[in-house]
Amino acid sequence: MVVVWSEARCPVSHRASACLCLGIAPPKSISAYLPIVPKQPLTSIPSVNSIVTRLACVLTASWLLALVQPSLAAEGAAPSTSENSLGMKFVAVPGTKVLFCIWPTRAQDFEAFTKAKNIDRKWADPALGPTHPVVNVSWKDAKAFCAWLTEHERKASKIPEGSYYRLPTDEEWSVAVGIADKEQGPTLSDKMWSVKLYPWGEDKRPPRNFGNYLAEWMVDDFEKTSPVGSFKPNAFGLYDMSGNVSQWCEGLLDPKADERRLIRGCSWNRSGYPYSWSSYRAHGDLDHWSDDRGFRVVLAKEPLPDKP
Ligand SMILES: [Ca+2]
Repeated sequence: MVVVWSEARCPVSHRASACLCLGIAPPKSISAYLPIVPKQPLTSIPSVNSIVTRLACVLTASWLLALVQPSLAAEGAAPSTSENSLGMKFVAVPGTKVLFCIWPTRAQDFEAFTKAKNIDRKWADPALGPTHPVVNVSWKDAKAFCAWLTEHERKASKIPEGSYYRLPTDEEWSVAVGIADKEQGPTLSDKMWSVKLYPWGEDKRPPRNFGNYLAEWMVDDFEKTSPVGSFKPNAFGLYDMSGNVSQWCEGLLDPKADERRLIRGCSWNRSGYPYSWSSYRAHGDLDHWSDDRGFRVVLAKEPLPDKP
């Protein structure tokens, strides 16, 4: 079973209740839940594992579609979202057991946290607006935000008992950018080099207004960060999974470097080969921050795996 709150609380025979428990509104098109399948040469023969993984994703999508089918809306529309008390919007990503925030955590979201905790630290670039992604935050800052948000939303009865916010795992990120069934190898480094695809295709440069990348590329009009949601979302309804800010994740890129945490995605300041590959990984020290790195949260129920 793939979706977090379905089994115990939401029997399939009670579809409306299931949707409420999932915390999501129904999707509007099954195509929005299918994995992104990059172009392949005609001579490329998918592996058995690849076929099985794709089939599992399609079955998951079918199951989810069946769950919410009574409220299906117009074909081709974006997936519907749920919203927490800060106005952060979440969407289901089939193939994961979490709900993804559709955009990176905004400056205004993080400010709610710093005000509530009376934290006086210069984390924001004064030139940025409230709907820009928060930057200059460390992995520890991101995790502290998640802990506070969990407590805040539980008190407001906005999330089911036992649910909590955290950062995406490496595997969840790969599913959310549509490459989980393509990556191969025992290590994250192996996986990174096994899929050399940009989210826009095989060209080295993205088309105009695909996202927020290096200013010198002139594909967008933003010198630094851009407000979240400024560009088109991916197939799952997620914004800024490429460009704008790179994002902290759970887990380690190098198991021997336990003081460094995984980072996925490229940014306005770091784009190109290989930074813009959907499979690109980096890592940073627990306390390090920069003006091109933020974070995205997911809403989970199951405990974090031992090796996320
Ligand atoms: Ca730019």
